Parts: sequence; structure tokens; C-alpha cells
Amino acid sequence: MSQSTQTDPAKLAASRAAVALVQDGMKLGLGTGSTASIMVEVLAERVRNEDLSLRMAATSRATAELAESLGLKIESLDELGWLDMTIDGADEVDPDLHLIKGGGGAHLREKVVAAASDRMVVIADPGKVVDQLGAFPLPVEVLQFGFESSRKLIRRALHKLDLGDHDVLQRLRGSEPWVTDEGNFILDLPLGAIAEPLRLARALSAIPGVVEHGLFLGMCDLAIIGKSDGSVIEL
Ligand code: ABF
Repeated sequence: MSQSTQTDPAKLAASRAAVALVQDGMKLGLGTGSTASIMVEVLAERVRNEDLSLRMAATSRATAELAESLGLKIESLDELGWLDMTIDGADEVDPDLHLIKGGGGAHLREKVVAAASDRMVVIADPGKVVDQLGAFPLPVEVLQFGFESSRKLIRRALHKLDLGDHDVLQRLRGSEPWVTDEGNFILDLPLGAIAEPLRLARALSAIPGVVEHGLFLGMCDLAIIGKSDGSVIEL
């Protein structure tokens, strides 16, 4: 990989450490976001250099396009059935390896792919490591159908959980609503702190118009945190 000068050294270190876990013949899930994109570039270089035989599914159209532009063959998750390992980014990682994901707008497919994997490996820079989830606004993917009622139901659920009255902000791309690969909208919940992520996850999942939220609880098996000096720590 021709690391250009602007490649974040921490994200590159984490990407390299994760790609080192890849074994010939594996079925892999490829994550989304800037860290995952660096990982895809590192992986493509290793595949070329070692003539690895891998089968890969992507967590977003963006990742699929990047991977294919680098000569990697992307297949559908259904063609692969089950994966050995998914490598993906995150917005927050807490001490229990619970995550907030979705800043890249891909958390629905990311969660489906991670759930269909024997192992989920998260790669991140140190800024993603938190003591408690919630400083990053929690993304929630909702159907376009009934969007406003879903927003109202989410606010009501937050109030019921004593999480207070929060804006529930529709994510925009420029001046237009953000539309995900699945054709849904995204709401971002600036909660500040999430003391009971499991209760919140269950409450959000129970709302009919909610397709998926960005709380990944008990899904991450290993978090590789890259550092700017090129070293990594594993959580
Ligand atoms: C994706 O990568 C998203 O779920 C997550 O929000 C994002 C993190 O992005 P980056 O690596 O660019 O910080 O997996």
C-alpha cells in the first residue's frame, strides 16, 4: 500500500494488525469508514503480495466499490453464508467492548455482517476509546414510512427511560436527508451518556419503525487500538 503522507498512522497501525490476523482461505466481512478503508487497502496489498485466496463480503456499497477498485472480488453475504471474521471500525468502544457504530451510516449492514461472523475485530484510533458510551450521538436507522411517528416514539422511549428530552436529529447529506444503502433515514440521538445501553437497545428495537440502532453490545471479540507511533494495544 502506498501510504500517502496523510494516512493516519494510528488507523494504519490498527489496520495492519487486523490484516495480520487474516488466514488464507478465510471468508471475511469488510467494514465501512475511514479506518476500515485503510484496512481494505492494506488487505488488498497483502492479497497481491501473498496471493491469498479469500472470499469477502462488504458492509456497504462504498466499501464494495473501494475493494473492487483495488482488485478484490466482493461477493454477497448470501453467497458466503457465514464468515470467519469481520473487521470494522467504530465510533466508540467501551471497557466491555460494547460499541457505538453508525457514524458512517452503514450500521445496519455492519451489524448483519458482524452477526454472521465467528469473530468481530474492531479497529480504531485512541479517540474512540471511552469509559462510557454516549458522547457520540447514537445513530438509529428508521424507515422512511412513518418517519415522523418513529421520531416521536423514539423521543417518548427516551423520556420513559429517564434519558430526558433530547433532540432527535435527522441526518442530512448536504441539504437532503441521508438515505442509507437500504433506502432508510437516519436519526442521531445526542444522549451524552448511556448508563444502561442494554435497556436503551431493547427499547429502541421495540419501536416498529426502527430498523436498527448503532449499539453493538456483546458483538466485538477484539478491539485493536492503533497509536500514532505505529504500535497497537488490544482490548
Ligand atoms: C463504520 O466506521 C461506522 O460504523 C463507524 O461509525 C465508522 C467509524 O469511522 P472511522 O473509522 O472513519 O472513524 O464502521
